[in-house]
Amino acid sequence: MMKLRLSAVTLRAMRMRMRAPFTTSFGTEWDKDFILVEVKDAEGRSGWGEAVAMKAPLYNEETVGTVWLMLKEFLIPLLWHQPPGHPQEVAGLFRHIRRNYMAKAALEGALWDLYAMAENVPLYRALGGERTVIDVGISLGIESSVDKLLAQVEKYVAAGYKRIKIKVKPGWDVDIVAAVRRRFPAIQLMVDANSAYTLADSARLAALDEYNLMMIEQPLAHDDIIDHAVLQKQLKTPICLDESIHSVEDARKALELDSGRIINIKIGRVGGLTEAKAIHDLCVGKGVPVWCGGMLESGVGRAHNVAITTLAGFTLPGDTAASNRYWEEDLIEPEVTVHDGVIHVPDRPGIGYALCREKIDKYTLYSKTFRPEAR
Ligand code: OSB
Ligand code: MG
Repeated sequence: MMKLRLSAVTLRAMRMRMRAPFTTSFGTEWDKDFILVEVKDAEGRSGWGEAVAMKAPLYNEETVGTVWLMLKEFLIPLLWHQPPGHPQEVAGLFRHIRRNYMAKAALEGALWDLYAMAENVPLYRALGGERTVIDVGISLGIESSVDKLLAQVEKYVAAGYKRIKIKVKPGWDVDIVAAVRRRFPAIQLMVDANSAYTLADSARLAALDEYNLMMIEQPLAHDDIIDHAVLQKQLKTPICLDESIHSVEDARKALELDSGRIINIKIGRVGGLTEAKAIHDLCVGKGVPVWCGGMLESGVGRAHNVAITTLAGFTLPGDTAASNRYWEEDLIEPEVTVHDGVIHVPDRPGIGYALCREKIDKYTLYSKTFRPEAR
């Protein structure tokens, strides 16, 4: 097996304006701030990764600033000290550094892309993916009125999206779901609470059982798997865990407790592609369905999501929608497109989409290159 021969890592702080603001139970985002990682090898090839941490520590504890710091101070230096031969070794190299999953995932993802480029294979093939067409769902933010939400649902159902996810929070939940269900009796529908509830709200959450939802995503605390198990016993609807799962060990414990019956896998939240695949493998072994979550990624992170979704256990539509659902122009060519509710996975080496340097430069706030000798 080839050995990665790294020559440089470049970090870029990026800012891209979204086509529309996105509101969850923890706030509204207009601008998407994120970090792009480019790793270069001695042959001049590049691999790309995206850190999905948000500007503020609201979804998890990481931020754009902490990701930059962790990469600069700890993760990039580890690469120079113990150069990995294969991207599968990177998670092990980073293991003694606590948490900081999104920082680790961005660098590990860039190394996976670089490796696939060097091997001249698509990243999805390098990961063991099989599917060449993947089902797509969409995540719709909280709106200022039910009519506005219904219009959004209508638009994306008409565009062919295979399942609709609605963000909920206390006061924007049962009535909203009832209204959407009344208008769209047959669509695949689910909700995501981003931890906005506690067990004191269990009657309200149980009221959602009436609406034939595919699942209720992360109703309770971001760090909980105990109360979720209590709640799951009171619900017919499966609970899907998002924020609570950072590793294959977290997933094992949650499934043993029956804290949820579906897992949303986000590459960034679990520290990279290797761990994401391990969680997928565990779930396949237990017959637990998984799907790929999203963090409003640019084309780089989106391409990684497409690649992991090709693994056989990703049996439910994910949140990785088309580029134009988020961006006027994306960083990749071609952009990710959705037709009839599916994405056709590109059969080109690496992430399978070309990076557009001009667009990357246009949205770069500042950048810094690290080299082995600059240690
Ligand atoms: O909980 O899945 C989530 C966006 C930002 C932070 C958390 C979440 C989300 C989404 C949007 O639901 C998914 C996407 O369209 O990328
Ligand atoms: Mg979620």
